[in-house]
Amino acid sequence: MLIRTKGEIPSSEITPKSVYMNRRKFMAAAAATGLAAVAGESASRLLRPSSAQAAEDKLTTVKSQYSTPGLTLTTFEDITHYNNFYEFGVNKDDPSKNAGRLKTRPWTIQVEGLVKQKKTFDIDTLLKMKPLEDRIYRFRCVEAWSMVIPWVGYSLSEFINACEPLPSAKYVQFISLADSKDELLPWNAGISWPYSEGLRMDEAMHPLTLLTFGLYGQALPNQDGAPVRVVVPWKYGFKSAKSIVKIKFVKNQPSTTWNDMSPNEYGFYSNVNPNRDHPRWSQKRERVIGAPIFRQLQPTLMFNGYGDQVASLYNGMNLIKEY
Ligand SMILES: Nc1nc2c(c(=O)[nH]1)N[C@H]1C(S)=C(S)[C@@H](COP(=O)(O)O)O[C@H]1N2
Ligand SMILES: [Mo]
Repeated sequence: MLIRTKGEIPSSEITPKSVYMNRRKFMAAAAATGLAAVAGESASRLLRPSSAQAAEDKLTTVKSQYSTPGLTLTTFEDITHYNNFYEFGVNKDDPSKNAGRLKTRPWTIQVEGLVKQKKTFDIDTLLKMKPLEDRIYRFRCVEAWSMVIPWVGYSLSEFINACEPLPSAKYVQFISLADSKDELLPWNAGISWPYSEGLRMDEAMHPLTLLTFGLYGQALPNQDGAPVRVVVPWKYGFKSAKSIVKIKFVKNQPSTTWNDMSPNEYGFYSNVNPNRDHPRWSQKRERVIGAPIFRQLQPTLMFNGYGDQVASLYNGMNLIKEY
């Protein structure tokens, strides 16, 4: 296998076309019925929750026009055991061990700031507000590893419209589960709580930005940000705040956890960009979690491969300086 310098490696190239087509059909069918979609060779590694819990957590979904075609899914096991969720530990396997203590019901999102009026949305109302879609996205962490995740949700813009922001709102801030002291672990992960992230309003309103309730056709496992998170597929993973309890519409760029912590390493925009290295490591390649050894390293794509859809949001900006 050669490491390419340009372009992606579509699964159509590494799998005979008939198998690939069938796999895609299977994935679509599996997604539509809410069953786990499994990329063939990984089936045996798939770990499912107990059947009782799975039945309870199953989500009814429709196929999305925004799904990224031709990708091989990361297994459920890897997606749920290789996590970043510092509230529950700093090692990749900590969240899967510790996030069980997070209570995801009752759960509300408070809406504040530059809105017509303050509101509070219950998670079960949000779940029913729009049809839930299956959306397969590339997911890229700033630590230079990547996954492909079949998320479930609908465009964040649908929720933002229901929030009725004022025209003066230029940014939106997301606040993660705050300070429920008995849920968090009594340690200092080096960052301060609550975890906070933000987007410019046009980024937040982009149809690819997903208000996310599940993955693999079922409710989000706690370690992946239950019961509701954001996913911004063209940005590094830390922009995708988990377990959101508050959304605030603001005039100025909000403060965000990693940008506050180390601004020269983590910019506010954090668009995936192979040409702007992290000060301590390269962003030119990414390690594909769970891939066979000869496919583990692949070139990083500008905007994580979503440039056609999102590059115009940044017209006139120098993305090396405004990283
Ligand atoms: N509240 C909160 N959200 C968070 C994080 C976190 O530590 N706390 N980590 C971020 C980072 S760095 C990444 S890569 C993704 C990881 O999501 P995943 O574990 O579902 O793959 O969540 C992001 N959202
Ligand atoms: Mo990350």
